[in-house]
Amino acid sequence: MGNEKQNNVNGSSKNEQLEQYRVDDSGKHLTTNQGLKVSEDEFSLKAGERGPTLMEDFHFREKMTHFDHERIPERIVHARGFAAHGEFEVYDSMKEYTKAGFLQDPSKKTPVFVRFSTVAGNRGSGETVRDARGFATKFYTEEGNYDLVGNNIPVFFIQDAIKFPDLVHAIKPEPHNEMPQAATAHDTFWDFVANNQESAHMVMWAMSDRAIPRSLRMMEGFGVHTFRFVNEEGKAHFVKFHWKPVLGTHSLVWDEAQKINGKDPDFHRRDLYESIENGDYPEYELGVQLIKEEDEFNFDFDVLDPTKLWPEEEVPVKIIGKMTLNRNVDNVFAETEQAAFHPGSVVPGIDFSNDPLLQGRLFSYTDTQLIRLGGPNFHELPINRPVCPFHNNQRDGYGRHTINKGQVSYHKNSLANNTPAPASEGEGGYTHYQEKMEGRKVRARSESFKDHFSQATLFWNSMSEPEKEHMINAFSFELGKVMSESIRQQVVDMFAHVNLDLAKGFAEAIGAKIPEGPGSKVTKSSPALSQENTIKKPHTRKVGVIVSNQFDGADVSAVIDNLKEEGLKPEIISNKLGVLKGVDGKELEVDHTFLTCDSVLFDSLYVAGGKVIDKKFKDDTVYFVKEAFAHFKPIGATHEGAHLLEEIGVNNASGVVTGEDMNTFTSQFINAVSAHRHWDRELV
Ligand code: HDD
Repeated sequence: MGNEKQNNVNGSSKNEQLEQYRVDDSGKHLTTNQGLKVSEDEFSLKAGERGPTLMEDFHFREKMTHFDHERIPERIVHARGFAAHGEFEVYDSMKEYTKAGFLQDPSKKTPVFVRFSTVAGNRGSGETVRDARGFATKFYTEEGNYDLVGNNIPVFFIQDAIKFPDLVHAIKPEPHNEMPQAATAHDTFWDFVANNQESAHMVMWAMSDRAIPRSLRMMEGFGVHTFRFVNEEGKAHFVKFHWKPVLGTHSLVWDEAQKINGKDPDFHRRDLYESIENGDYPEYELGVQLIKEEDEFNFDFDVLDPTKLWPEEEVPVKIIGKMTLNRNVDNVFAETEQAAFHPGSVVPGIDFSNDPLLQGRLFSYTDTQLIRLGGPNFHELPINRPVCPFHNNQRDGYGRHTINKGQVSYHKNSLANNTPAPASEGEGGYTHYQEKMEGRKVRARSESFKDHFSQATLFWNSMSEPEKEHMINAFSFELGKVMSESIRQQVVDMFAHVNLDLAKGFAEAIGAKIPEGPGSKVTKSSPALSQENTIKKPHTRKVGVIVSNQFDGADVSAVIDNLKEEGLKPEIISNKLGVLKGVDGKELEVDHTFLTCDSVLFDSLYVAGGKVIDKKFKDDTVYFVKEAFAHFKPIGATHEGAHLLEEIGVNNASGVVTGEDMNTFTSQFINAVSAHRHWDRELV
């Protein structure tokens, strides 16, 4: 369907292609799917007003049949997802390392589609659960679609794809009662962990703040596996891919994350959707770590082992380009739900490694689309179509759109002069990297994959004190929900190999036997792994501004305007919707009431107050402030608000800013917001 027209790929080429499929029903007459205009859509055809419905009512039958078939199976993992369109540009040509066309020319923009997801929960589950996040990117390049199907955690639970069904069965709700939804805090998950100790490293990440991101715009992405870059001369490098968010990597706190799931189960998608609608386009830089093939064995990890990362201090991340997400989808089902990703969708210049997890994934993704999208033609769905032409001898199957002309659908042939014809490498034909292989056919794991704990310890060593504390709390929470005493003890004993302080820390909380050893001798750390060292910026941070009537008009409005100018997002909270009046007649439109929002939905609070504050208003404000304070959030206050903070006794704490000079107050408050959270704060 018009794909020949699309071989001039640019940032908008996917959008132009999708335009051919968009339909706007507004202002049109209602018709059946056959195009017949319908005169009535409320009453079925009956034998008399009070009689039975007639079989001949084709309009009723068509409408009801379509409805009855509207649902498709959700993804077996990563069911809950949200996506956006955007574009990618490379900073400098990567010719030295790869011939991939979209990584050559800095003036070229490649359209992308990114779907973020949680892993364990179903399509309707909460979004701020403790879980890895999927970060799947489809690059619509002129050489075909390239899918980078990653997560926000750089390592994985298992080393071999044959264990994936076991892992997923263990994580998902338990089969006898379908509980718990979207949570790892249950017996089967931890039983799997203790009995499959290769999971140790990823479990450390999953128990860290990385598993509760503040925003999809503020988390890293990783291709996880080692891939290969191959250049024009056929020379290959091992490569790992990283997405680095321009706003830095930031997380929620666990108590807050759990509350958000009740207050706004759509928290992450709302944040992404609104940011794009507001023109605050999420940006991520693409980084690569490169290892020469001849250096394959020069590290204390096996480059093929997906439970290992390459410490950035040993193998630096080279930043090579930027992705900007700038357009929301028009229809979530048509685009987000029907998007089909596949780590095996590669372009010339990008190839695989023998990572046994990756190798298994190369089978699984097409297989799953066949059941989920109902047949082999899912590549024809608008969201999945490449923007370059595609030709082959595949025919027929459910839902075929393409009308292939001619009598020939096989190769080799003479009737059509052997077209479509394979392309030579010079003509852009994909050739697989000619890695020399030899070995025996074995079901085995390499000896070099057997160190399960060193990098788990490296991760622990790299955390700041607050991050370590959060991890001990996370283990204590998760295992506190495990019913089996034996599993609790097995996990303590397992993590005693990672770090003794950690294992002792949570053993105590869950009433397990405190381990005496063995501990770990690993002292190495990688500062890049700590979120303490991330980028800190105030941009797009949500500030809940608590205001009442008779507020100090000029001052409060000046603060709000200043915050907006600096890219923050102040939203007015009061006891009822409508317009608030300042003492000088200045007006503010209320965005939320205490009832319709909550402190957990904001990054910070600014308590401005006003002269008209009754007991209920004060109680609600105190509740908001105490909760935000307990979540280590920056809090600002002026005028009556400052007195209130004094009354609560939080006015002198870290990250709490009060002041009478509005300029000084605003700049100090913005600094406090940039810090994200104030971990050094004592709880009230
Ligand atoms: Fe997977 C979906 C990421 C291991 C089998 N996976 C899926 C998605 C992401 C990942 C982001 C959602 C894509 C979307 O938004 O549609 N998966 C990963 C990562 C892995 C990983 C980073 C380890 C490094 N996955 C993995 C293994 C297998 C699968 C080992 C099986 C052998 N994954 C699937 C799947 C899914 C999937 C069952 C479900 C829906 C889909 O593919 O399209 O085939």
